[in-house]
Amino acid sequence: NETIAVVGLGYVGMPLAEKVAKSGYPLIGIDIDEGKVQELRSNAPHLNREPSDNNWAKTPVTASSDFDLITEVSTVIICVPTPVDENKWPDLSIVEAACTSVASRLQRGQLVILESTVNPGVTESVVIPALENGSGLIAGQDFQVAHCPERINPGDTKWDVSNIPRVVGSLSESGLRRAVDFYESVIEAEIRPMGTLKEAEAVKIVENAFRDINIAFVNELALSFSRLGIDVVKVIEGASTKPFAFMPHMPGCGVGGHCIPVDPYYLIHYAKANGFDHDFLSLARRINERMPEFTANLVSEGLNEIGKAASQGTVALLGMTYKPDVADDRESPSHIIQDCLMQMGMRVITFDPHSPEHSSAASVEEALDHADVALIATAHASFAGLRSADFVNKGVRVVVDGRNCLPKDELLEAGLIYKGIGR
Ligand code: SAJ
Repeated sequence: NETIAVVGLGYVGMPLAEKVAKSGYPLIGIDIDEGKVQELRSNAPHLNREPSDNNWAKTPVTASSDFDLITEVSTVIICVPTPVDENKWPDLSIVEAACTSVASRLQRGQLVILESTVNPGVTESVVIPALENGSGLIAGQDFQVAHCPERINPGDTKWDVSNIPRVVGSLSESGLRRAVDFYESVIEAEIRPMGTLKEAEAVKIVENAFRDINIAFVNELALSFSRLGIDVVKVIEGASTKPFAFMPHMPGCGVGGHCIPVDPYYLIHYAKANGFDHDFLSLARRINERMPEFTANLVSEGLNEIGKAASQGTVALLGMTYKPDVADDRESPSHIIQDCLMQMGMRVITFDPHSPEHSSAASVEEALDHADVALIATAHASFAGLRSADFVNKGVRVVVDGRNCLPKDELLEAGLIYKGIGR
């Protein structure tokens, strides 16, 4: 008799909504974007449970932009974006708007779960006040609140919403029990109850800040080793032979996406507001944010090595999204690199097979036509497959490998100038 509402049908909410329905819960998927509503509506026929005893258990799936439907459900799960603004400050306006829309429909006995990534304290300082003020109900008594940070990894075919372990925190024991029971009925992986809401909020921030500092570590090594004539990739691969206590990360032209470059700022600002400076996290962010400019300078150096000033150079910028074979360009370093190259006076031709809207060329071949320099900014499979002939035959003289994804020795043997990130 539990009906579930999922508010926000993006890269987090949509897979969750589908998994909820496949688990047999009547589902109401809500989004302000009619396109997302239609997407769920068209997926609905496939969301029925596996046939059992030769009869399909038809699970009702409703997709709508009407928040009034929330009055009919037992649990509301909020999966909306939590970006940062241009000053890297957390932008909680979308979470707040979603909570306000839920609040005016909130019913006694309901459980509200926030999956959006937020810094510790946000559920208590933003989500609960919005829900209480808009409903006149009291959290922990009239309704329950929990936080279960999302862990979707876009493009990952191995780990998805059905098998990624989760952590859950709540305002009350009964809220925690309800949330854990719900997720255990939907997800085939460990559901770890946390002691408080803040602990659950901190888990997600910590796991992503952990990734950011590790990337910053190898990026700093790349900056250092490029002066020492040491191939940092070979060193990391060598260190990876150690079967314990080493976790390889790779240097690159920058850190993009809606998680890794964003989440640390949530903790940095929250801690600063409470009197503590995360110098280490801030330094890691500064190192990672320096990589796009470092990469643009490699392009400029390459042009100089073929006797051209930056302003005389043409660059094929290959890859505009933030991650291989993913169409998402949010916080992508490619945009910063493009700006740097244009500020240096270069002519920049862009191509990304996953992002036509950010491509000025229609193909790699077209982008490489008349280019002096080819810059790989995203290691899409189609780019990693490029070989020296692809460049030499187009008259390209310099290859800047922003993701260290090309065969350096083969390109050098073909007479190309190769510049990797730390190799
Ligand atoms: N990157 C590097 N070097 C690395 C790894 C990544 O420069 O060694 C860059 C990527 O090129 C990209 C950015 O960092 O621009 C982020 O890459 P990512 O692989 O971390 O991709 P995301 O942003 O999709 O991160 C997600 C996160 N998942 C969640 O937040 C639920 C993160 O926690 C995961 O660790 C990550 O996927 C993953 O492992 O793939």
